[in-house]
Amino acid sequence: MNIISFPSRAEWPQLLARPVQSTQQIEAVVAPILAQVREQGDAALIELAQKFDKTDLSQSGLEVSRAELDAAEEQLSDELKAAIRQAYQNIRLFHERQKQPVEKIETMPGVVCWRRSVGIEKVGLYIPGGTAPLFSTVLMLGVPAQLAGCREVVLCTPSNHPAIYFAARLVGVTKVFRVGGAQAIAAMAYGTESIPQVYKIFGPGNQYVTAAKMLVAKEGVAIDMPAGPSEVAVYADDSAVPAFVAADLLSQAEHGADSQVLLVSTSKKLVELVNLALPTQLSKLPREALATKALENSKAILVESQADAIELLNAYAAEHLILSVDNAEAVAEQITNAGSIFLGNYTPESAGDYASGTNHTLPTNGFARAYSGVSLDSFVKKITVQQISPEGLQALGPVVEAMAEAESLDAHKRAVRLRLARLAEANPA
Ligand code: HSO
Ligand code: ZN
Repeated sequence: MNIISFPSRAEWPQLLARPVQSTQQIEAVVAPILAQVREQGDAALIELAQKFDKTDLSQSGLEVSRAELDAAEEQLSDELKAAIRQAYQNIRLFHERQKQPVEKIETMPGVVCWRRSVGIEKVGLYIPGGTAPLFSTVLMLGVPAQLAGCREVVLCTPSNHPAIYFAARLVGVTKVFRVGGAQAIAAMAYGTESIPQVYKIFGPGNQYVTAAKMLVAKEGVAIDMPAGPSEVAVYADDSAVPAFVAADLLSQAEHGADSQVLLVSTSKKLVELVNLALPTQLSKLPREALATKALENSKAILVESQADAIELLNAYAAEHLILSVDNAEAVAEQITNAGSIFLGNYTPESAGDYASGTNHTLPTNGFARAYSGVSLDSFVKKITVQQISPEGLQALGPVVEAMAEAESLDAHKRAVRLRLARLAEANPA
C-alpha cells in the first residue's frame, strides 16, 4: 500500500478523490441496447444473449421454471442452506423493526394528518453473473421487498447458481429470468412479452448495467441509487490487530480491480504492521490478481490526531467504515458521512456483507454524504392522509385564506371560504 504521511489539508481532496469514470462512451453503447429491447422485446433479449454471452435462450426460455428453482435446493450443502437461512432471519429481523406504526397526529384541534406506507407494487432486482455469484444480494434486496409487501418482485440474473435460486425462493421472488446486462435493466424498465415492467429497479452490476439504470432513471423508472465500485475505509490505532485490518482491506479489494481501499491511522507502527501482513494474506487468495490491482490504487494515510482522522473520514464518506480504535463508539458518534459503520476488532465488514442483519447495498463514490443504504423504506412509498372536521376548518381556514390571498391564488382561498360560509349559515351565531 501507498503510505502517505501527514498530508496537508490542501492535499486531501486529491487523495480522497475516486477515479473518474467516463460515462459517455458507455452510454453510447448502452442506449441502442435499450432501444432494441424497447422495440423488439423478448426477441431482442434472445439476440443480445447470443451476441454478448453466447447463450441460446430460445431453447431454455427466458423464465426459470418453478421446477428449476425447486431443484436448486438439492444442489446445495446442508451447511450452506442453514447459513443462508440464518442470514435470512437476521436480515428479516433487522428490517422488520424498520416498520413504523401509523400515527395519527392532530396538528390543531380537528385537523388530523397521518402517513401510510405502501409497498411499491412492482420491483425488479438485478443480480450480476461473473466470478462471484452474489446470492447474498438476493437476500439484501428480496427481504425488504417481501416485508414491504411488493406484489410483484422480478429477478433478472445471467447466473444459474443454485444459491441464487434458493435465496430467490426464500424471499418469495415472483419470477426469475435468465437475462443479464444492460438488456435486463431495459426489460424490467419497459416490459417485454415475458418480463413484467416494474416501477423501481435495484441491484449492483458492471458499468453497462449502471449506465442502463441511469438512462432508464431519466425516463422515469426509479432506481435504488447511483452505484460505483465498492469501497472500505479502516480507521485503526494501536489497539487494532494488524492481521484483522489487512484481512478487512483485502475482503474489499477482492471484489474487483476497481475497488477502493483506504487505511487511516495516527500510528506509523500500525500502518507498517498492516503493510507487512498484506502480502502474506494476499498470496493465499484465489482472487489474488484482482485484489493486487485494487491495492495498487489504495492508500494508507497517516494523520496527526484523532480529530484529523474524523474530519478526513467525513470528507471521504466511505461506503463501509471500520473503526478499529479504542474508543470506537465515541468516534462513531462523530461520523456524519458513511454508508455503514463497523465497530471494534471483532466486527468485520464481511459480517454486514452477509449475515448480521444490516443491508449491504450502500452508497458508494461519496454519495454517503446525502444518501442512505437500501432499507425497508427503499421499497415503500409514504402516502399522507388528512381529515379535517368542521371545527378544524373553522380554526385552520383563516390561516389558509390569508396565505392564499398573499400568494394571489384566489381559487385556493375560495375553496375554504365557501365551506366556512356554509358552516356559518348552518350555525348562525
Ligand atoms: N461488499 C459488497 C457486498 C458483498 N460482499 C456481497 C460479499 N458479497 C458491497 O457492499
Ligand atoms: Zn463484500
